[in-house]
Amino acid sequence: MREKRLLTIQDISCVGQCSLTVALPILSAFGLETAILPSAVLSTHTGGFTGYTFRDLTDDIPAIAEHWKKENLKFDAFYTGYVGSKKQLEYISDIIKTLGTDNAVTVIDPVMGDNGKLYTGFDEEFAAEMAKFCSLADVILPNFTEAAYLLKEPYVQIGEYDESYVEGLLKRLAGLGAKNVVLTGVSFDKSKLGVAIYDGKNIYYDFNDYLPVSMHGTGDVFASAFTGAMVSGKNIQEAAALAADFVVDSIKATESTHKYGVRFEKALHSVK
Ligand code: PXL
Repeated sequence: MREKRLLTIQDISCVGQCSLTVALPILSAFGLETAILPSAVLSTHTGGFTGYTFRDLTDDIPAIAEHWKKENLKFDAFYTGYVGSKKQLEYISDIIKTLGTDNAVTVIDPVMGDNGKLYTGFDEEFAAEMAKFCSLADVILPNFTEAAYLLKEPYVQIGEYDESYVEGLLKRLAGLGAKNVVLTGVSFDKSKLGVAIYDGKNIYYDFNDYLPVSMHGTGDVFASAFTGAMVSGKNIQEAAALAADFVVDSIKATESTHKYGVRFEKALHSVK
């Protein structure tokens, strides 16, 4: 049997523990051959920094994809994160449709924002395109901010929703066409934070103790560990629980003065 080959598409933030600098080591730790398609190269991630550089790689993508097609390369899984432009979503859709093996798995983390706000560089038009793109996914991994923008609904923050709201939100997100939804940042009680999973039939929850910190890049750490676990054979609930535990371990390994990202490297030995 050929070993699994995965393609992850997201930016390189040269400094800042997020996107590809997080995804590659985590996916490698699962023993997966990981190919990359950088969507953009930034000097740092956009949150908490000013004056960062941004090289949009949209125009490079068609030639890269053409080369892969000529080489007859195929991928068993796709995992997309921070995408640099609307045009890229079109190119990436084509890659997913043409370069997957039979039964290839697609995980889309619709990275766009957090805490009720879009990250710099994104707008509602991009969110509408991202919503269409989500129809290609086996699993989407939005947080509450991304869920709101995908559905063109108001953002509802922790403490202001209950289980029936989350149930409705999961079902509306599934209406975008993804087979499974894993909603992150769910909390019904101040002491617990976790994920809600909807597989088209049932809803499952997985909670950890609430840690009163907000650290950058945890969404990418979660998505990378989730994808690594799922592509390695875990089911969606197992993969989500493993990824949530890994985020908690990474946060615990991070000193409070650390300015960006989490020290996932310190927890990497425990990720499987
Ligand atoms: O962690 C998400 C992310 C990824 N890539 C870039 C970002 C962010 C969040 O701010 O700025 C460039």
